[in-house]
Amino acid sequence: MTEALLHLPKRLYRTARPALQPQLHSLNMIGFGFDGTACFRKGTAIAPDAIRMVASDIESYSPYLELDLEETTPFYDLGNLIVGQSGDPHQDFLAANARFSALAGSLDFAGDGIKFLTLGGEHSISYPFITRYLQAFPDLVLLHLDAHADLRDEYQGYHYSHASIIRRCLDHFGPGHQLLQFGIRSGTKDEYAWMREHQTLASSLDAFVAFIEGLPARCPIYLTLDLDYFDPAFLPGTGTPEPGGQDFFSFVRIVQALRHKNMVAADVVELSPPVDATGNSDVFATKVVRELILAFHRESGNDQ
Ligand SMILES: [Mn+2]
Repeated sequence: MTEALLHLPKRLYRTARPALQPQLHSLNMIGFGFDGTACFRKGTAIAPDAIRMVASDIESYSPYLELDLEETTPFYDLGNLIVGQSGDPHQDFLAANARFSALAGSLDFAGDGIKFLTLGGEHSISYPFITRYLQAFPDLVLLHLDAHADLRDEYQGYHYSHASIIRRCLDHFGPGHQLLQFGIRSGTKDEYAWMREHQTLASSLDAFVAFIEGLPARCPIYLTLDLDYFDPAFLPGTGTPEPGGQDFFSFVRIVQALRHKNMVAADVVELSPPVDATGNSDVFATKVVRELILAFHRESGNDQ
């Protein structure tokens, strides 16, 4: 008997079609509600379903991209990757990663146009996705929006911590891969020295957007968005908030630039619904997700 890899949430994302496996030449939404290494405040495990719930109640039209989810290319909701609760977070993380590997199987992510939009979970959940895309695209550009550099080699004794996620991905970087970060405002002296040396931190929103605009149209882009990129005044519902963050309109400028580029995958992580009892953070995050889905849309052909 084959082990189950996914479970269906109570509600799928509004306007998404259900699917039990990744669909070719399409955008595939998947939840990965793992929060085992979160160090400060947990709660991200229920974020994928919280986003799906809110999605039913917000407008499907984006005035920023002038696109409507009801009218754009169909996308698919695979439900949530099964995450165990063995009491050993490292084992649960590895087991969930293995489920993603089984789901992705031998699919040719580049040739078959397999696009994923992953809803976390904490930031460590990006690891199996980013590494798979690095493997598939030798010229992948990784865009990292976050309050934190996430470049520690380990955190609290754990190498796959959400504070080490970008470092773990860099282990898989080839000569053609690029990393550009923006929004970072917290890290160790060593992390800042590394970012300066490798020039991975954009100096301003203008510089970040100009970098995207300067990429060749076919260049494959993966966007990893930790929601603590936004200021906690706007989005308090994250585990490790940092003052001095960005606003929603900065993100609008970024998706407006991405809209005309070749985004192959994205993830949205670190929403923690229990931290913000007003529910406003869930709504904010869901609007961010809507913009991202629409930024994948392509007018011509079936490719999203
Ligand atoms: Mn962060």
